[in-house]
Amino acid sequence: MTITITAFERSPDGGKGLARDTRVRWALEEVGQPYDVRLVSFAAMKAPDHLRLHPFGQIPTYEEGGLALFETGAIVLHIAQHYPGLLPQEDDARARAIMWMFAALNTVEPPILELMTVRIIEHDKPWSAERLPLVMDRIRTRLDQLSARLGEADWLDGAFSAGDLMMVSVLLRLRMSGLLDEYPRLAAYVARGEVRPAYQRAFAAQLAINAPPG
Ligand code: GTB
Repeated sequence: MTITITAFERSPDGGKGLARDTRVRWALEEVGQPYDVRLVSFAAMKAPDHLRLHPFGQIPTYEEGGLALFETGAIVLHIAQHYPGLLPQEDDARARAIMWMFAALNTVEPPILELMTVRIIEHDKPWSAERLPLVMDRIRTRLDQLSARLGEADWLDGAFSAGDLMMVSVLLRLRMSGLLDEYPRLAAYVARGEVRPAYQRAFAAQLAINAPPG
């Protein structure tokens, strides 16, 4: 059955791979499933055809036969549950890998999103400069804890899993901030994710669409 995802017609990040379709592409590459991409403009994202697929008017979405999904976490979990390669077979290990997916999205990513908000959306507010160090410290708290848990291991719980895919994807959003450089173990963890051939293919595919011309 053909899998079709949606992505930005042109991502605002110019091909840095930060838009969430990269996470879905990465998961599909890890499990070796081919996929089509339907590119959508910001206007098309808010139009009825797309809103039927995604009530919040965003990307990515995922269609496969009669199934239509939105929310990156749900999409990656679906891929991981239906195709081998991203979740352990053993029940408890599988539950822990899913736990790490939720930890990435619900515990680690929120303060990172706050950093994007304060730097981009609120940068001209009078209180923005005061808020920035508070947000940075909230991120550092999570990175301290995550780094302590990872320790010297390659991945969060045994073999690479959808939990690592999601955590690496979330941490990648910090690259420009310099914060990752304060955590050599986490920087190495992210680098291990990025050199995976599946990530490389996913990154190249989004870059081919989003790289600025010339
Ligand atoms: N919770 C949803 C999910 O996980 O799928 C969030 C989806 C989401 O935020 N989608 C964004 C979107 O469609 C794109 S990924 N935005 C358009 C809109 O809301 O109108 C977030 C994103 C966007 C841009 C960059 N960037 O340029 O660096 C990075 C990440």
